[in-house]
Amino acid sequence: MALRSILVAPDPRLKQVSQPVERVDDALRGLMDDMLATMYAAPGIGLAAIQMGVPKRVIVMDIAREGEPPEPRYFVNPEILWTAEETALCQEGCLSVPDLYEDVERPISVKVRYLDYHGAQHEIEADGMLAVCLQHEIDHLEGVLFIDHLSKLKRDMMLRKLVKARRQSGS
Ligand code: K1U
Ligand code: ZN
Repeated sequence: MALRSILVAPDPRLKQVSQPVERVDDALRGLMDDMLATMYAAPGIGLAAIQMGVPKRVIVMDIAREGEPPEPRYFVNPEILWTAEETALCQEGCLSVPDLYEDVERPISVKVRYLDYHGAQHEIEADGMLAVCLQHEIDHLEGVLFIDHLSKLKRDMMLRKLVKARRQSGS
């Protein structure tokens, strides 16, 4: 298992559309292991492969609360089959937009089809944090960041903050 670095906006690779996975094999499981370790180390509650520069439709997630046992989840080729009409605002962050948080409006529940760590197909209906995190991570697979849901004014302000922070840290 290896920790990898996480791309930070406005890195153009984050705007790429990720490609479907053809086979869930040991190589893909190795990628998912690296993603999970990288996500826990960050720390974060979700990560899409493109955030490590790998344009494959793969997501890892663990939304267990502090003090609860870890509950790693793996989503390969996730597809949104249905979204609720009702929407809600939820504060979101992103490891590729470090230290900046904003409210984003999204459907309150979603139905998603995906393959798991072993390649078995599932369909789940998610609400709460799972629904928010799934929509946020599936957006990454389409090259969309949570700041793309905000006004241009807010987005540009956040991008300027990121560029300034990077310049100051010398990275
Ligand atoms: O970069 C990412 O896609 C991961 C992102 C997931 C997410 C968070 C909040 C709403 C929607 C999606 C994060 O994990 S940001 C960091 C974060 O939320 C967190 C970090 C440590 C403990 C608890 C939360
Ligand atoms: Zn993100």
